[in-house]
Amino acid sequence: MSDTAPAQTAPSLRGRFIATTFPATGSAGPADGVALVAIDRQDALNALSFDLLDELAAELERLDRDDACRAIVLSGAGTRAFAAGADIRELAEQTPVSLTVGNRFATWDRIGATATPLIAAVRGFALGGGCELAMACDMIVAGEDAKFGQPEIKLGVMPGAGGTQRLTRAIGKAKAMELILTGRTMSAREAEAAGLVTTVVAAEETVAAAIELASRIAAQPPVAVAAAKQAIIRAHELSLSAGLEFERTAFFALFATDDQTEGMAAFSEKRPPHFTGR
Ligand code: CO8
Repeated sequence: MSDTAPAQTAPSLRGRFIATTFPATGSAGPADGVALVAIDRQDALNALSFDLLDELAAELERLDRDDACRAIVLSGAGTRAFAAGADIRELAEQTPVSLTVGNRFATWDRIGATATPLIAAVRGFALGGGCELAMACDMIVAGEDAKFGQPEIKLGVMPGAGGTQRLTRAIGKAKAMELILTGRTMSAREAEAAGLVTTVVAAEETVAAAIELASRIAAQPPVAVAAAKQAIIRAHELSLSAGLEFERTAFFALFATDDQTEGMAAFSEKRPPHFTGR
């Protein structure tokens, strides 16, 4: 990144289930502005207990508050799984009342509200809640060994943290119906062909490739990145006319930023831009 990179202020942290490295280590050394957040519960294939999800949401919010963090890579520790779903043993004890009163699914809204660009680096299983978590990210970089699916139907239930909505929006009704109603898994290559995945790489290169992609985003002017991310999210949520209106308003607003002045001046002067994030 340029010499305009902000000071790194968010420290690396290791909690009970979540480990953050900031800045992440890329193939060429520290990746300025990029945090690597790893789900680390390998004895249960990184299954997403309620407490784990709370810790993850709190960590994403902490990084979101830090201007020095420009992009986040979310991975599963180890090689076997991004996350093999919600914690089935914990879910087995639930009732409609406990799920409603406990309000633990609110955590998913907090994760989905992450403003910083968020890239899932998926190796191995991304099943059920694990697939839903990957889809709650902005992009998915998949290793050749990744397996995606919504197998909840085989447990007598259905996706409950966005699977029916996000998978359908990502790959269309015909394929989403077949996957969710049969519970079968799909390979990384099938997921890429279906439009779920941004890119597929060799399994052992998954995290490095996601960090490299995050680095390229972290080098862009952050106000414009944040606005573009919000506009793209709205493409799934608004009518075309409302989405176009949001886009135009955001575009006009960016002309109040120093980075717009600098980016266009640098183009005219045939030099690299010097973005300040203002
Ligand atoms: N929950 C709890 N423990 C799990 C989970 C899970 N989802 N997945 C794996 N584990 C545990 C196993 O019980 C096992 O533990 P132990 O050694 O103590 O018996 C350990 O991880 C290793 O797993 P396996 O021995 O089963 O490994 P295999 O290689 O034989 O099989 C599989 C791997 C195919 C991934 C298999 O573990 C499996 O089918 N797992 C369950 C997948 C699944 O059904 N996921 C969907 C869960 S339901 C869901 O996600 C609903 C989401 C709703 C919203 C989220 C709310 C929080």
